[in-house]
Amino acid sequence: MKLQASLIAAACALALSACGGESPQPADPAFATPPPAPTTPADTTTPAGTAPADDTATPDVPVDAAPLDGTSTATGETGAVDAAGATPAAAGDAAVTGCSVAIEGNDMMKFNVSSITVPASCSEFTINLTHVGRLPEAAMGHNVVIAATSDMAGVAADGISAGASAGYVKAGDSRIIAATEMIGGGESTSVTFDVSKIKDGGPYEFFCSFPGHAALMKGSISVG
Ligand SMILES: [Cu+2]
Repeated sequence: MKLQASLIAAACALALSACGGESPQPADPAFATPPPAPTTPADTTTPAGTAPADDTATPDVPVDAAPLDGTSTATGETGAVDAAGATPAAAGDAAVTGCSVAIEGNDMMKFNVSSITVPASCSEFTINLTHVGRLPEAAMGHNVVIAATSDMAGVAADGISAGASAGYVKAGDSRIIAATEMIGGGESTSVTFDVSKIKDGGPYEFFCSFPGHAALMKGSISVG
């Protein structure tokens, strides 16, 4: 018995986040816990004994505000200089290639873009989502759901009610214009939808329906 208990403990330790993720979460999407800020230990190597007598000329400022990789939108912009003749994307705007876009979600509960502009020339549009993190779906699952901004809170709440087994998306929800499956770290998924569905009646938003994620993982999607 003791052995078994320790085995379970070990399994949980190995899949710590997975075990933690199984407990049902409070169903309020507004209650997003902020992403765990990866506090970079600034300068643990500063030896207390060595007197920086000659250091006055070169102030050794520890840069602990180093950009966290994955949270910057810079990568989303670099591809904006395109061959297709589109106008350069605004800050945070996804780099659209043809009638598709590739976006990323990470372990910091962030997408790498904050807006998607669908070319008006496209009749269908595809969103390819890659989870570039490592955490499992149960702890840090991501998807992309598109709905009118005014429907977003309701869609997210009903998704949470639908539960993990439903990928936090309510089946048959007519407010949902498109939704990918829920994925974990290292996985990819995609969804294709009719552009005509977001031409009128906006504004529209894309977001992750995992409990609590929509507060941070969202952005605008429009036809440009
Ligand atoms: Cu998510």
